[in-house]
Amino acid sequence: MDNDSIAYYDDPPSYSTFLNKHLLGNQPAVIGPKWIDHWPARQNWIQPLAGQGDHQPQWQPDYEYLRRTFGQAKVQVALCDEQEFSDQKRIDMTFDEFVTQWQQPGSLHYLKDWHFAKAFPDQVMYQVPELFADDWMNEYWLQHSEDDYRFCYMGGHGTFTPFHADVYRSYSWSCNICGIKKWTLYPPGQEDLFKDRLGNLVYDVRHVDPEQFPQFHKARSIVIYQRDGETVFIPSNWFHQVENIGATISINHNWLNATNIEKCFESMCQDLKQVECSLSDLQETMDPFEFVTTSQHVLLLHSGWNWSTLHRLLACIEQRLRLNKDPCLQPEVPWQLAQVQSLQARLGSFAFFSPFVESILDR
Ligand SMILES: O=C(O)CCC(=O)C(=O)O
Ligand SMILES: [Fe+2]
Repeated sequence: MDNDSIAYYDDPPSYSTFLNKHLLGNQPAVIGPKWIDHWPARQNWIQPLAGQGDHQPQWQPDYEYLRRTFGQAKVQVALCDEQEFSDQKRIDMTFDEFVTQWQQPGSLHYLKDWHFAKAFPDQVMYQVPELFADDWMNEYWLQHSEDDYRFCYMGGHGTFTPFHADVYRSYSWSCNICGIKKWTLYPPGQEDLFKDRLGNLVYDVRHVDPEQFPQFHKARSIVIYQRDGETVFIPSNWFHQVENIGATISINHNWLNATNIEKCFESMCQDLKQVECSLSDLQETMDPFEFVTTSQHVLLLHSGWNWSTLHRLLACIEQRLRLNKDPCLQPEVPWQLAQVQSLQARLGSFAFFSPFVESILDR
């Protein structure tokens, strides 16, 4: 299957269409290049590429502009030809050193997960598109930590991101500044086909060992080619792999809100089950509260959040919703509050939820 089965909008859809079909419907979308043409990143970071066919990028990075502007920044670069455990090996360098690598023919250095907006808060190179502005994840993490989920990706032809589902099973959006991205998307519900007997996940969908992953060939996938200037919306729980065609730059955010927070919570519950299983040998040596506390600490290390994180996130959002401050395009507030309260009730139903959260908040 290819692009045909995915909704394509030359002009962005109305919020109510996006809400119903894509957020609540959990379906991908592609939006045409006019939407982000005014971004400084689209104006300043790239140059036209003359004489390219339709299936080739029409723009290329302005390497010297980028080097002059961001050269001193410290970045982490993935080496796409070196697998390390379930991901690519990463090395540290300056942005200037990265650009030198990037310009080498055949280079598989991929600058990824660069917290660009955090690194250059004074250089506003893009604005979050209004359909994606209702983002509880960056709202909470930016207020309560040093972390965020706002990224920039830059890499040459053949660089790629291995097969995965996104952090917390959140949504992502990705805007291509230049180059083409080939997305291979797997609709949810096929997860059992993706793992081997030990629970290892397929790494690269182009090279799957049929003995190790005997079921993978049954998986149904959809391919999207995201061209220069186009935006892609990736719903929750859709596994995917991304390959770059030509030199590619993209901005992407992970995000969640009332429409997918339940899916994110379910993924936390599944991760917690796995953690509890891996700690089961220790369970007899601990009292029940100690076991819950240990499991929650391991969950935080393994998945990046736990009950206490979610509890705080919900409290922060509930407070903002009640004040109705900074309204952006979003579902009706009473409906959002009902989602918040339903998750709060589910969290509260865990026998050790309150003492665990109190013990954390007391610190
Ligand atoms: O562009 C890439 O290489 C990966 C992007 C991605 O996985 C995402 O936006 O969810
Ligand atoms: Fe992703």
